[in-house]
Amino acid sequence: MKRSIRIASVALAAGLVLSACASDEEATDAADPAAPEETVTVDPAQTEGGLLAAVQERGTLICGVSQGLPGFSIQGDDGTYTGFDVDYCRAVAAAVLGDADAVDFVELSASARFTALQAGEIDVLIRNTTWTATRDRNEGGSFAATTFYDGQGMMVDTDSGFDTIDDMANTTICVQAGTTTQLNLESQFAARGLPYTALTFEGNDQLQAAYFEGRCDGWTSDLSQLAAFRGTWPDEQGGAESVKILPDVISKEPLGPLTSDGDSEWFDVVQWVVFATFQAEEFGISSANVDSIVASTNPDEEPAIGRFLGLVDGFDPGLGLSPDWAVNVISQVGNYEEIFLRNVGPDTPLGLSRGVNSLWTDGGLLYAPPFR
Ligand SMILES: N[C@@H](CCC(=O)N[C@@H](CS)C(=O)NCC(=O)O)C(=O)O
Repeated sequence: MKRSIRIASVALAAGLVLSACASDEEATDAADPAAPEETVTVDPAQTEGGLLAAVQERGTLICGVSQGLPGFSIQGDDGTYTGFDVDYCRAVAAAVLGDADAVDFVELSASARFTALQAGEIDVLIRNTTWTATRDRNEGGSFAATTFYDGQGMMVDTDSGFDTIDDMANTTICVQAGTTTQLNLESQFAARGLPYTALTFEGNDQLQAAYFEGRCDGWTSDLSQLAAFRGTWPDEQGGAESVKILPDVISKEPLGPLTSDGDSEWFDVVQWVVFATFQAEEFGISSANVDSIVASTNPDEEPAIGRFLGLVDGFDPGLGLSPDWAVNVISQVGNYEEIFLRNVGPDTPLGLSRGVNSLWTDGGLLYAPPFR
């Protein structure tokens, strides 16, 4: 293997924690018990209700996103944020404030995201975050419907000789701290009996730099993220063809927005915004045709579409939003298909196909309950 830096396995066996840059990365002995994710104690009395009114009064949504993840949330040179997660922030703002641009984005590391949510520094966390039991309960998060069904994979050099994770005994694997990725790496390599060294980082920039320096035999992450980094692999580092993603999928990573426990009114708003993007695709309503469909729909003849678009007098599910909230989401951000295709679809550097992220009517997992 052509790696320039090797962590001495004898030191690791002694349980030493090595750190080339103590503040943002560390190498850990794979035999160490998994470091638990940070746990936050939630006092529901302190978080009871009120975020919907607070956001409406403030006039902007404060949305927690990643620190830079192509396809999901990335800030352009002009300061504008784009991406799949960013679009869901904008969709919530469109529904609640009638303005998809009324969003303040707060970039959060994986390790900082749950404490930021619990501390009320953000209204909603939309940061490629996997729904797990621990996060749902111990970390005080309420997960809305999954927007992207992902799984964890491994990226390696094309000429590494690795064809599957089972070939990767005695390697150094680079991974981001505070993630399910780190936990799955530990449990999967242990279950397969593969000795390895984990090199952990707080951010992708440091991780990718380490990979470029030849310090990682593998980079493990959500498959969407590996596709994003592979798709934008710099030419001076050999371009996308110089790295490959192994066929193994070692976990389930359902990604979606989450709010803080204790505010079911706010949670329901975020939840139904997600459903609205699914339902719009199911109805064939997009940003391109929503205005004409609003103008041409007779709610007596098409009551389901009428209710969805807020055209049925007297129908109000009680979300605390204006009747045309779903119209605002669709016209300003788009339906699920539009959000997927523009950010992560086949014509983007990620080049992802819909797969399980298809509507249930197409054999996928996306399903909105009835708007009635
Ligand atoms: N879905 C996993 C992984 C999420 C995660 O933070 N992945 C990293 C690795 S690519 C990331 O998004 N980094 C972007 C950043 O640090 O801003 C989780 O919820 O724990």
